[in-house]
Amino acid sequence: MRVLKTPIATALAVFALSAYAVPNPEQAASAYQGEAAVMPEGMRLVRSPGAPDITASDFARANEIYFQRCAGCHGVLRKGATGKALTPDITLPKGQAYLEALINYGSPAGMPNWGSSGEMSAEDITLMASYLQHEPPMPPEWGMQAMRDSWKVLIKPEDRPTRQMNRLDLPNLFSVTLRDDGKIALIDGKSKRIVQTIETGYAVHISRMSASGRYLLVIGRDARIDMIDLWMKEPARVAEIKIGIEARSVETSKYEGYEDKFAIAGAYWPPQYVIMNGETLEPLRIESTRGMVVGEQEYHPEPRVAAIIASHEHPEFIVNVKETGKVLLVNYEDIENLTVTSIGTAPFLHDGGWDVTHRYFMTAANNSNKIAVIDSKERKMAALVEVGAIPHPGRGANFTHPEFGPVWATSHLGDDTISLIGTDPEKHPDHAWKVVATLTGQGGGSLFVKTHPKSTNLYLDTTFHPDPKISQSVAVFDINNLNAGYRVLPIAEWANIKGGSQRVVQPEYNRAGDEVWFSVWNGQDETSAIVVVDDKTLTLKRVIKDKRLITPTGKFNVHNTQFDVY
Ligand code: DHE
Repeated sequence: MRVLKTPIATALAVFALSAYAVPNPEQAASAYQGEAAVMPEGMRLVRSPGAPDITASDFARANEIYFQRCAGCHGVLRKGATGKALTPDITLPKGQAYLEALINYGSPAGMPNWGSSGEMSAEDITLMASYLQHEPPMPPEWGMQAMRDSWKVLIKPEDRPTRQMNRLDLPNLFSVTLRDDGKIALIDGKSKRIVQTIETGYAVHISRMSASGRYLLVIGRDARIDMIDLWMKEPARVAEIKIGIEARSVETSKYEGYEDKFAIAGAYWPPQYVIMNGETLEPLRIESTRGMVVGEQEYHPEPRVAAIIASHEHPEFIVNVKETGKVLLVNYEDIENLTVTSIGTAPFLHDGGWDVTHRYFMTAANNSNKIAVIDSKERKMAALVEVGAIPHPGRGANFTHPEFGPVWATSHLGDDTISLIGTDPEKHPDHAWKVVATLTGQGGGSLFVKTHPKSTNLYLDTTFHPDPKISQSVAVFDINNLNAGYRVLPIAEWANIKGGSQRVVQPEYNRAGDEVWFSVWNGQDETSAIVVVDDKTLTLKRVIKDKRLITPTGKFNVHNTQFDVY
């Protein structure tokens, strides 16, 4: 298995196209989505008649570049996703010169200018233009045999402790993604010290907690899941599996009576999800997501699995299928006779989270500029709400608006707004599932918003904004006085680091809800940090610096992740 890494430079190259404070939505999307895919081994060249001949070694190199630079947008099979389709029926008539110019200079629709930005050499551009005129090679599938071959139980459930054997304050522990180091760090919320780092898959994407708060599950971009038992004397990996070639999401069963019983993970490639034993990760049932796109009802060969969340209303996992725009309610009561409710929403489903009652799943269809509201109790879509350009909520932020009652907020990659959606159909029916207010933040390129039930502040980052002043700081709104606008906290400046892009990403509260942690995300060979802000005074509380803190991005407080507090 080859693992390729793309520096943050890819995103920067795209944003270099934009002279404006707010990136256009396509540029924001490709900056964010054009990340390295994991190239599978053993892919073979299928020559297309009429395409310029390339050697096997050139094919291997082009394939590597394709997976590194292009697959995130154009799809593994080149059938098109965020980017356009690049199959020979389209590329052959365009011809070599056209393709070279497109790769070199990019397009206003969001294609990066790989050549003129200096990211790709003239030789590689010629090679890529030729490669794209051949049939897309088919990456291997990853079925039960491959999963079982990769599956390891490192410590059997019967050999694990029956109570917590360490003195860690588990509810206030943070699992921090060390993105380009292939590790996570466990950081104690009080002392702010790294308790330990743990080897994981490549570029862990998210951490999720089991219902009991005992197991921490992390998933790498290479689709490897590591299950860490926080009760052991020294928290350690107890099981491991690879559920595909590329993946982003993992979750565990949280419905009463099923706590820690099942785990689920979704893959980008192959397009599928798998239900596993919640204590051992033994793969039990794999389901493909290939199928018809909502609305047009045309076949899509690689609809990737995006966010997954565990229902509290039924024994179900809620699974976002990106390209087909379908939300699947996968019932795990009887996995031999699996019942799946398929709800058509809008493409491309990405991330999302609960409303404050944990009944409504608010999920971003970021290619349609909509938030789909899934009623997990009634098992149907309650509404499809029009918001700003490319909503990207993370799990979103819930608070009580002084005028409109309970709302859920999302910020956007493609514009500078924050949409507040009313979420209380019982007591505030006039406002439910409507954008009741729109706030204006520092600019586009925002990835995450966050608040906490005990706080009156709403924070948002602007990680992919082209202006470093904005990407390195965050905006804070006072929930009780939203019309007063926002305050800017200079997070990267507080970190006092020299060099690098110092992008500030993902606010995360501590257990008590009185501190907010931000990553100052730098390159692999540069210094990064975590900046802790006092939520009451909005002043700097602590800067966490440690040579092990390499490329920190997502941070997941155990309690808040276990109980879906946001
Ligand atoms: Fe993420 C969540 C996919 C790029 C940090 N990201 C998610 C989820 C998906 C996803 C599907 C929701 C998982 C869930 O809830 O089950 N992310 C993708 C991509 O496809 C994309 C655009 C490109 C890629 O190749 O990965 C991408 N993501 C990024 C980044 O560049 C970020 C900023 C840094 C990193 O670590 O890679 C990043 N994504 C995150 C974080 C979350 C996340 C921190 C979880 C937020 C939360 O609060 O739950």
